[in-house]
Amino acid sequence: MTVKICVLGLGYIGLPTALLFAQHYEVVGVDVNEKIVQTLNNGELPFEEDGLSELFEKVKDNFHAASEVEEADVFLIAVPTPLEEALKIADLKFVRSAAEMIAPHLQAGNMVILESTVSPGASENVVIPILSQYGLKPGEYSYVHCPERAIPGKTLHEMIHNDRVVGAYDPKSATFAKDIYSSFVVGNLYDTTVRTAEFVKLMENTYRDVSIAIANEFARMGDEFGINIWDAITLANLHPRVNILNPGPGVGGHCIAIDPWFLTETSTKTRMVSLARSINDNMPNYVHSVVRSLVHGEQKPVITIFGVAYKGNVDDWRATPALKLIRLAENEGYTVRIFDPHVTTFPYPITSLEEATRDSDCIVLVTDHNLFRDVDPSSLQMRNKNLFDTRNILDTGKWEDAGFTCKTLGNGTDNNS
Ligand code: SAJ
Repeated sequence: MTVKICVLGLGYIGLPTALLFAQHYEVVGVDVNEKIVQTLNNGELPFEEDGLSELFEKVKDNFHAASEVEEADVFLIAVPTPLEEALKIADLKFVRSAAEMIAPHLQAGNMVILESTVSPGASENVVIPILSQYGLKPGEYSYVHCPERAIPGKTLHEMIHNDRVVGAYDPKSATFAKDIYSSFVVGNLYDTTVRTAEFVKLMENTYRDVSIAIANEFARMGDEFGINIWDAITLANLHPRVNILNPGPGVGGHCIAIDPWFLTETSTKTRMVSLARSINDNMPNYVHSVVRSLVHGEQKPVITIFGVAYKGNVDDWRATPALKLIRLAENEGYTVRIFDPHVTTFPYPITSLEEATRDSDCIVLVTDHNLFRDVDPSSLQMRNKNLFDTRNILDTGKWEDAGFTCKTLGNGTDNNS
């Protein structure tokens, strides 16, 4: 039987998934963003991802984009689930809307796959009731929650090779889903209940957030105790069962900074989860306090932010810690300039390296873009030569030879009380 798949949401997860399925099935990609639909139907890609253009070229005959849902055998929801910032609660409006778009087309024997990350219980409490509103009961159609765990920057490779969890409504759904995914997934497919799969996804990212939080706390203690925390972490990680992650200026991205809140919104047991979030969200404040000590004495400091993307070598700045750092500096009367070779659109102007550093008092490296390693410090026309590397990626010897005073987050020189 020829299977047709309708993918709703053509973002960083939905589009690569649609194109991977298009290797074996007819796929229609649906997005409410008309520009994305047009771009794809013109044979272009709305964003870059390693290997995506080659894959798109290969499957063009099996794929088309549309603004409306079409009849299909499988409907896959890969729309965003942002956080309602003020309430710290998952915003399921896009998931609800996708389910509403599918419901009138749903027929017996179809399958609905929810890939979007949701709070535990959202499938049974929100999604399935919407899908079943026209009389079709779960069981008459298959339902699975199959969360994605591919990391931006290596999406296609990880979508193919990572093991995946399939949270199935019933055994028939598990079999149907594993059959479809095995068309491109080389990794193992483990089935479980829907709610367990929802929780496993949140555990993965929450575990990472807590792991980053303890690394950040160690970094602040390194400055306090006069220890270079980077040396200490390297040594501690020599232990066969220790893996301390990298400290940084805070946690960004649309996942790690968001998903733990999907647990705190409903559970009354989330103490470490909430504490880790506050430690990571407070890192920009700590970074700013160090910057303040470095530019001490300048009445109207000018600082240069190297990188506003949420992590190295990507153009995505969602939930970037850079934004909080910029606001803190602005609220103290600093002039803030930004240099980021990857990000094109941002709420603040992004200037050239020369413009961003001219007459500046301090460069603050926030994002670990590889390109920053190639900057020649002797070419920069700074007013005061200060550098604060919050990612420990620069050769500070080179910068010190060019007359810079260098500080690395957690390197043990306590610049502030
Ligand atoms: N970060 C640190 N120190 C570290 C690692 C990361 O400060 O040692 C920071 C990064 O700079 C960034 C943030 O944390 O600001 C998140 O970066 P990330 O690379 O850890 O996470 P994402 O959001 O790019 O991808 C994560 C991945 N989840 C896990 O690794 C458990 C990915 O597998 C998920 O698919 C993705 O979230 C998602 O979409 O859920």
